[in-house]
Amino acid sequence: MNIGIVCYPTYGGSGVLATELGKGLAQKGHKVHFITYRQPTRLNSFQQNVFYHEVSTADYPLFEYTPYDTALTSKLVDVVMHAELDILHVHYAIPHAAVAFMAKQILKTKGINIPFITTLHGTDITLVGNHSSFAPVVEFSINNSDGVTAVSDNLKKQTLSTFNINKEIKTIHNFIDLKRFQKTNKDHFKKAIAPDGEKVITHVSNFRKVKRTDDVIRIFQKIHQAMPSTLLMIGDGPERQNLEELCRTLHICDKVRYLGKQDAIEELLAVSDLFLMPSESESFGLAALEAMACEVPVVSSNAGGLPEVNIEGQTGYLCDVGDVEAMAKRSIEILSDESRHQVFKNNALAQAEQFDIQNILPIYEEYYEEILAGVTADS
Ligand code: GMT
Repeated sequence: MNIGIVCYPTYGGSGVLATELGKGLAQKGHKVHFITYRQPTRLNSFQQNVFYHEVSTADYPLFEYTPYDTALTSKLVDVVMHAELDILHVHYAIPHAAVAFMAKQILKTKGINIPFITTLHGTDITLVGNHSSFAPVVEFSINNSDGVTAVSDNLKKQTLSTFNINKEIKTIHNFIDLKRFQKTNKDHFKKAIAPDGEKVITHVSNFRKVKRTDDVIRIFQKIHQAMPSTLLMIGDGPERQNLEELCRTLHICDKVRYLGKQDAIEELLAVSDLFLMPSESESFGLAALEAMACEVPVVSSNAGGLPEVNIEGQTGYLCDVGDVEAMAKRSIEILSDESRHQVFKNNALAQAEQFDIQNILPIYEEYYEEILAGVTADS
């Protein structure tokens, strides 16, 4: 198949998932065209069958806001026509689903009937999509997509309860490449990070409010009071400054390391003992899955789709949003008993294996075939 993938290129779950999906499909022989405004973070080396089309916008003094949607629509029309795409797969509804709808209408006037699939990732429904300035467009573009997927059953449920949806939504969970994300021996690295055998606690996100990164710091402070430990904060974002101030107030600055946006996350996860994800809202929790694949148990909130990934009492624990006390207590429970810790590590890996890319990719391929067949029958 000749597949166009539209996504955000930034350090966020939807862009990561879209890029890994495209790379996986290309490895299976499909031709994959990424269409976005910047090279996606995880599209960082040459790969056979992968093409990249950058959307450029024209500046004009009249524009206070550059009309990216229009530029992306024009680029989609161009790529669909000239690269002869069979299908478009857009990740994150805003604005991608509406843009794909518009491109489809333009292409119809040129005799091309291109189907498009929208994958809902989370905040495009829960936090941003339901805002009055976006909601009617999100609802319309979901209902007018040829296919719609959500990354968890919970997100599907939330979409159906938030909007008036007349379209079947298929859950296709996030996936993981277990060849890349696996526990490797990084003892030298662990010695550098935790020279006195401290426990290594890790958090990865884009440090937005929804991630409740201040809870991460407060949970860690309690763990640190109970045992020697160090916290790795991976990623970056708007909450960073507040977090540093909180660390100063709690006098734990020397125990918290801000590592920024890292590429080789699996190497840091390989030296981690526990992963924290106290999010306010989380449709799936791809970062938690990456940790679990590296045999790192997870203490998380029970928000959104997290219970579909992190299994209570097996791969980690799920606590109410904001319950820092409970999350710290559960973390200490796991970390203070070697044999229990080992059981959680094994369970985490076993659970991650359920989401192996090898199992999920064929589901996307079959779904593409199904949508293509429907569109061909209609035309
Ligand atoms: O919020 C983020 O971290 C980024 C966000 C996105 O849409 O880019 O991630 C969402 O998509 C991921 C991949 O499907 C999911 O694993 C995350 O749970 C989801 N984030 C939220 O729902 C907050």
